[in-house]
Amino acid sequence: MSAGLSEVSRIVDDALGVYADDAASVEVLESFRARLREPLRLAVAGIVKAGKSTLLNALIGERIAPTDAGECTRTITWYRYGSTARVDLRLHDGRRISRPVRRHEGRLVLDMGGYTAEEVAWIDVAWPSESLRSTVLIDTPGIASLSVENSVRSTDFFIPRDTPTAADAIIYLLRHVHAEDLKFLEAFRDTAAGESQTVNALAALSRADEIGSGRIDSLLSAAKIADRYRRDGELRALALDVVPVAGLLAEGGRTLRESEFIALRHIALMDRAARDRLLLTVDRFTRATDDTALSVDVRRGLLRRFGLFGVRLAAALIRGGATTSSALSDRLVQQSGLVEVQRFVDDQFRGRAFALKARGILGSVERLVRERPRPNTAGLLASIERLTAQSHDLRELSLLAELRTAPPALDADTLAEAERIVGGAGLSPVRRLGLGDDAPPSAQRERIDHLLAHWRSLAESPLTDRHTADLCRGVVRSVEGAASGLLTADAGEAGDGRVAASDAVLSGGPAA
Ligand SMILES: Nc1nc2c(ncn2[C@@H]2O[C@H](COP(=O)(O)OP(=O)(O)OP(=O)(O)O)[C@@H](O)[C@H]2O)c(=O)[nH]1
Ligand SMILES: [Mg+2]
Repeated sequence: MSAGLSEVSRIVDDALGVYADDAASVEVLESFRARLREPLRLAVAGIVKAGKSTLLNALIGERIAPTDAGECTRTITWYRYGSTARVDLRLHDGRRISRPVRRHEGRLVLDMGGYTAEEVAWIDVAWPSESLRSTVLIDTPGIASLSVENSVRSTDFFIPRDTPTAADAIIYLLRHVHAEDLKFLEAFRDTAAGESQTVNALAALSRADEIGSGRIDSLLSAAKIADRYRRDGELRALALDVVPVAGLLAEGGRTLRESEFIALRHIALMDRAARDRLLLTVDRFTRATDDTALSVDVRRGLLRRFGLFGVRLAAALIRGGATTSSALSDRLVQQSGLVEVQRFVDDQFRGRAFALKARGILGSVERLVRERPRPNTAGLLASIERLTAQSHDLRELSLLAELRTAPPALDADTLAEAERIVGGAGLSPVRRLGLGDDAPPSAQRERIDHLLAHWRSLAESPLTDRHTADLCRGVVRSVEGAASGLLTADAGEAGDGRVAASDAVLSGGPAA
């Protein structure tokens, strides 16, 4: 079975009954009710100037979050869907202060109206952007910033214990694998009742266009580096995947204006020698010159929006056939790596949104009970244990984390297969089975039979220790899940109108 909304809500309600006289616990528990019903909460985090706010804008598809070099994100800011724009400061003392919505060159001006960063717990931005309907995006101050308090605030956010601001999943931006980055990810990993949070984290090698000094093949170099981290770096135990991303290209692509396209086309159509001269360095690009009719201001604007790499790439894409602004926009987004980030978020985070929430909330309730013991909590702990054991969605998250951080003594291919089967490469049956997206049902069935036989025999072998056997049984259960997904899909094709199992997996999940 899957953990459903009603089961998890009942546990939260039972806990509210037990802790009714403890205002702080009541507040935290009440916040879990809201969290269960909300879309996935996805935080973007990382060191100062890693490109967090820029990537967040690219994900939203609008330039809302302030990003200019001079400003840094000082306070945790939530961006969530609202039919009208609204900005509220949420103070530590519980007050909610409404602020006027002001924009400068499109971006929000997050003016705190005299309140200090110490007083403001977070800023709550409601915004009428479609992409926020399915995800709440959370921008965070850079860690290891010059200001110690900023770092502390951000770290608190991910080691929040039971503050209402906890995220369900995180995209961690790193420019290089750097000691601070790893320390930060490790802190995040250790939060949930000592269990790994690996399953919540995607690492992104950010500002990928700057790798290899902005040469046109920079994105390829970034992809190679990401691949190396993915395979053998320490990151494997800390994040489910590592992808390269150039947020500035993604943001520029998603918010490209016609006037910018015309200026970029102008550059693309220049005589080759003159174009090469102009695009050689930032200095050349912004200098007064007779080579181009574009004003210095327009060129500076392009540089701010796309970077020199972005301008070079856009010119190459236009010459390669992207002859309208919408074609260029699509190509820039494709090149930026944003599509891979979005696909990962859909597959791994949104696809498991309810399980991720349930896991976090059940862990927090359990911790509350252990930290503030009461005489009548045995039933509560038993319910949590029962639900965790019975819910295969939750079990899969634990298995995945275990395979990543403390793998059993099985050979590398078998471990990789186990990881894929429990959903490490995507939740659809074909992904789990390690088949191509267009594999016919007969091939899927054949593979299921083979995997069931293999993993059952491993589980039952006298050479397999108890712990590993338990893991193998979990894997068998996931293969069975894929099989029932296939059967139900067959029935759906036959026209009996039943819902495909893959849609039912997160039954009760608000954000499935
Ligand atoms: N070349 C390049 N520059 C980028 C990219 N992403 C962000 N930048 C630039 O890097 C600077 C910092 O970007 P932000 O998005 O504000 O970074 P941040 O991580 O939110 O910064 P803080 O909130 O201050 O920690 C800005 O000048 C961006 O234009 C990228 O993919 N490529
Ligand atoms: Mg920022």
